[in-house]
Amino acid sequence: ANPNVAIVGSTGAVGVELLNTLAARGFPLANLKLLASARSAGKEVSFNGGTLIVEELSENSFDDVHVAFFSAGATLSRKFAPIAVAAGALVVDNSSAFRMDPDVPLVVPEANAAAMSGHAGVVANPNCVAAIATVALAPLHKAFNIQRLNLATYQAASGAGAAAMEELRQGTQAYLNGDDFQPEVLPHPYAFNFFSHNADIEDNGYNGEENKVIAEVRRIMERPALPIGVTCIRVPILRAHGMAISIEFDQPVSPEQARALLQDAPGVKLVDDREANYFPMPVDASGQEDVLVGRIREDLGDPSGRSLSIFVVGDQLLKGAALNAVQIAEQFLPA
Ligand code: 11C
Repeated sequence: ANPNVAIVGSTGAVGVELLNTLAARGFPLANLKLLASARSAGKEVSFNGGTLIVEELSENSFDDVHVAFFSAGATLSRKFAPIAVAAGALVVDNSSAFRMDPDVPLVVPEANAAAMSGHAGVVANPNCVAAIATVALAPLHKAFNIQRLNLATYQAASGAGAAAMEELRQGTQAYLNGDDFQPEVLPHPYAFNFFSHNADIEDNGYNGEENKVIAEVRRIMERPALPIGVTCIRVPILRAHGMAISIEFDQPVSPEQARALLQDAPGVKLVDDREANYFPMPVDASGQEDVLVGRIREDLGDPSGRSLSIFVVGDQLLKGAALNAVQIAEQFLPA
């Protein structure tokens, strides 16, 4: 029988894309229940040509639910995911609550689908940079031994939620009109600007987003001590994250070898046209399931000749969040 599915946080930026992705991929559903705080309860949401009414999340919400997607922040996940698991549901959690919990697999199906078999009711969906980066890195990592990574990100507004996307729209409009505009969601002017990621700076001088990327990429790639450097930047783009990645291998790997692997890799679309100077861009990645990969070339910054540079762009709300979550749940559907 098809599963009964619940979504906690269905009205947020990711929640809306969860609904779109379930519909677009024809996820087999017996029943879909939308759950939210009392504030959003009663809201009408369209789905697959019909209308669903958002219900208030409570301790009894998960009776008869087989799959529960959580996308309403770590505090709600910590409280309600164990309740959903006790009621018999598989929880796919989009928050950071359980990502480093050794009993909870952290999964990008293209990279480490096998890790899911050890789950105890919860599977964690990674940070969006970690998910998008590992789709591109997995085929290289499986063929060659990666020794070191360095990333610089170009992150979209969607990572900070629907309100940040709206602030980017309004701030841009105000800038073009010459009006004053005070940002309220993000800490700095966003239109025609970029800034260091808004997550707080931690003791090692990296911000919370950068430390998540390091920890989660290591975990997904099953390389707990992999040296990784990362700088996360927020750029005025609506919904696709970009990242320049330098990859050091333990042996020379040519751009042609990497291109051949990426050409056939699941979830990857090669966009690497040197002649036309055409490479991954947010306008092409937005709304797409595939992660775009290009600018594949030797990293001349590594005199050993063992490093490649690549540029990757992926839809933050899809592969960075909703799509990856739905793909995790699909692994549990009967064949
Ligand atoms: C951003 N990646 O772009 C963040 C948002 O780890 O789930 C998602 C934070 C996370 O700001």
